[in-house]
Amino acid sequence: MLNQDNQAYSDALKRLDELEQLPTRIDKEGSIKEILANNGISRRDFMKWAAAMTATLALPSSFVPLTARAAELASKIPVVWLHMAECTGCSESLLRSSSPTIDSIIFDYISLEYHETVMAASGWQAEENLHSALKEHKGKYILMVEGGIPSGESEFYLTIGAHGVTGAQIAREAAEGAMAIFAIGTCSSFGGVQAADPNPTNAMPLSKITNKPVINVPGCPPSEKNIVGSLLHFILFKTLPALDAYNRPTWAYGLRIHDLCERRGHFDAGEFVQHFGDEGAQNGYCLYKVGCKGPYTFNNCSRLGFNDHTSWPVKAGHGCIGCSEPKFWDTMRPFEEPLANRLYSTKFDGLGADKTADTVGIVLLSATAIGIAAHAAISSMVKNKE
Ligand code: FSX
Ligand code: SF4
Ligand code: F3S
Repeated sequence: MLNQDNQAYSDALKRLDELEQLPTRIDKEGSIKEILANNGISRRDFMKWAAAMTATLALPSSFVPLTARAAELASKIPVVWLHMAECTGCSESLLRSSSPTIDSIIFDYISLEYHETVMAASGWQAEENLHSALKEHKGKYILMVEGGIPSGESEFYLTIGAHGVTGAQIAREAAEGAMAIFAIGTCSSFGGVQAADPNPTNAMPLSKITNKPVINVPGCPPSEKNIVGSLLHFILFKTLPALDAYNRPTWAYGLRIHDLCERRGHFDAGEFVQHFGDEGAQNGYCLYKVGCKGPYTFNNCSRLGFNDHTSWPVKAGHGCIGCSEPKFWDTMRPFEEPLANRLYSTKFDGLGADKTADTVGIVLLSATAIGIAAHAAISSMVKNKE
């Protein structure tokens, strides 16, 4: 191992030893080992999962036992999950699968102190639970927030609970006492669908509601791996992961969909689906001409897939719509037509990017867009002649 990896390894080991000493916060149906076994998942399957998760987190293979241990210790850290304005798809991405995945079992196993979709309490009792969780675990909980947050004069478009408290007030208060904060999904990371033009509720990303650092885990919804991986990374290191200009972890959002796509060979060969359902579609050709925005989108969908790795949008036959990018509802439309050489701006409210980096980003992506459109046009012409 490199020295740097050595240091990271011993830091993570120390951290896991410390966590081991903490009391287990929940009293569910046994240890994680028993829960996995009850769901028909062998130790061997679990270690294979740990190896895949370690690779996903861009850690060396020597970390596999540590990743497994981090998952086993996941119940030691309290997690508060808030819902703002959204469709609950982020939670569903994790919780809805035909059979429980290891990711969903681990999510179930964490010490989830508050999550409106899965908790039994409602009304006054739910509000009470939230307040006592924030008080009891002050400074020690992880906050995960799903949804955009109406703000300013429109703040009261989102009120939650019997006291009519606004989403912004709840998010602010919960962020105050959190040890780490994750914006789960594009709505919480960048405003999402409710912030699309004309943004009638003045919906904002979580990072605009609090002054504390927010790690963005976008996607509409993000994959279960990116959600659980974010948790495990924090359990292992208790520090911010390497982030890109939009505060997204680079282990998940460091590469473009287009660079990881299984249809990329067809793009390079100039083989395109011209219309949905045509012969090209049946042959699995590239979806650029029917609107795929993979060339402008940073995410790891093709590597990890959704629903326990069964599929992802491009595999299912529709182009990527750019759902992990800021303002994608406005900038990536029309979803079933190419952007071609239309100028595509990555600028998003100066979020996380200094002016120079932001400007460089715009120029690079514009050049990429023009190059891609030109390639698609020329390679198709050549193909047609053949
Ligand atoms: Fe829905 Fe989550 Fe999209 Fe938003 O996901 S899947 S609208 S990102 O906040 O619930
Ligand atoms: Fe894949 Fe879309 Fe790129 Fe084609 S344009 S190779 S379908 S990501
Ligand atoms: Fe979203 Fe594109 Fe992945 S639409 S789910 S980033 S393939």
